[in-house]
Amino acid sequence: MSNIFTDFAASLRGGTPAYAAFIGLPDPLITEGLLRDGFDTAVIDMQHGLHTTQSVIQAIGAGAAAGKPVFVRPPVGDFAFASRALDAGAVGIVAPMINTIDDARRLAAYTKYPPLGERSWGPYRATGLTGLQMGDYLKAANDITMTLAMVETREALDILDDILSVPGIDGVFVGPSDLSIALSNGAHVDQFHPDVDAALTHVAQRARAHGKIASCFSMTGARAAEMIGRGYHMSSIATDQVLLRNAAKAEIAAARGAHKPGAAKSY
Ligand code: 3PY
Ligand code: MG
Repeated sequence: MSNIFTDFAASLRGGTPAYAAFIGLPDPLITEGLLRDGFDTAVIDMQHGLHTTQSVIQAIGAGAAAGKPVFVRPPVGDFAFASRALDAGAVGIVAPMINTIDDARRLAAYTKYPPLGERSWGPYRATGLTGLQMGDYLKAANDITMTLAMVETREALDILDDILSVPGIDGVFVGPSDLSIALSNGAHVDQFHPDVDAALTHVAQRARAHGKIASCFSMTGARAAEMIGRGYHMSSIATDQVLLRNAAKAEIAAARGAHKPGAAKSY
């Protein structure tokens, strides 16, 4: 059995770059629409987004309707929900604030079957989406799902190699906003700060050295492409709300500008 849900992890590991939508709005049509419009995958955000258990399950289905697998970001420390999201068919987990080796080991334990972890059996939706029979899913699951530890604090950066060495951790996902707050000791939030920039380069290099997946959040498409150029396998781009509000602001400004005497036409 081979399809986008069984093959996406291999494609990412094999070097096909992926751009992810970052989805906080709980209506499944947002996920389906953005995936149909060209994103390769999405991160369904339960940490800061408005998602609930029900809407995460619907968003995974909406991804499937668009023919794309999606990741889920559970709330901080909610490893039990990480297991449930995989059972519900998420292709991977983006786990926030993995700051200690214990965090990384617990994350791996909840998301990987033995011998890597202790994930409990019940992938009823995941078998449906992948088309794998139960025994085949058990054999494949640890490879076809991705457990990504978010690196977004000084503590995580300090033990990056140890996190990357934990069996069952498939890679890392850098959160540049939290990282900027941590590195400045709360002085600012600035994804483009030179300290964050240097850390982003370092994390990509270390993940690659460990043969693991490097991924990150970027605020713009141009920045995401730059991150792929620096060795990242995957970058998300903005958020659904940012994309919507930017488009709204641009269009309303163009409309209002058109009423001003002598204003240039926008098209
Ligand atoms: C961060 O930048 O801190 C993130 O978690 C990205 O959403
Ligand atoms: Mg964060």
